[in-house]
Amino acid sequence: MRLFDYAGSGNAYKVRLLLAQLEQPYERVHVDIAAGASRTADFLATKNLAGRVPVLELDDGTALPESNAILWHLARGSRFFPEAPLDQSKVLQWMFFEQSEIEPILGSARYWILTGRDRERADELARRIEIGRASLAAMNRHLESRAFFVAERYTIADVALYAYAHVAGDARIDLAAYPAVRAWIARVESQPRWFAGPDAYGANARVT
Ligand SMILES: N[C@@H](CCC(=O)N[C@@H](CS)C(=O)NCC(=O)O)C(=O)O
Repeated sequence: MRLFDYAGSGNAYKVRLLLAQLEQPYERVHVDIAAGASRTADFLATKNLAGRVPVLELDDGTALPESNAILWHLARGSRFFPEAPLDQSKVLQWMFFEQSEIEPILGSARYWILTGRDRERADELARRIEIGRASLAAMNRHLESRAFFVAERYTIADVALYAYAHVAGDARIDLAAYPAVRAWIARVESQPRWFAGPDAYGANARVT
């Protein structure tokens, strides 16, 4: 298996975290997205028509993009994937929530701020931070009476949500306002083979 990856990407970090926790060997292929390497004709044709990482290339050559689809594919049948059909639907519920209310909100705000793109879109940044606060508040309410998002155990729903929620500070949101989210982050970080991420963006991602 090969993972087309970028160290600063929370979406790619999700996949690396699960692969480590599954103890699955794989080859990591660095794609310099800041230099446009995910937008070449070859990458678009053979890896991801949307021009983004992560992409997991399976041993038969199939390319699977979309971080949460990759988590789902890798986790099926493992302890990170609940057995009950309704719990599986709840995992999907939170992964869709992550892709609509967390990743394009906190992920984009973090990217703009850390790479100097915030100055040119102050109004849109403020709007996303506002939505990000509401999303974290919803997560906090859910976690006030639970240790994890689904089935009272650590699943790929937690992996997906953790990737950008725990770096909300990079998006100028203080997690002190969300104590149940903070306690959950500590529980995620105490899971076996957890490691810190995502990394900083490469220097060439910055605008001056
Ligand atoms: N929904 C996708 C989003 C992927 C995404 O936005 N990837 C970013 C890095 S976090 C990327 O590759 N950007 C490069 C580009 O758009 O050219 C997922 O969850 O995998």
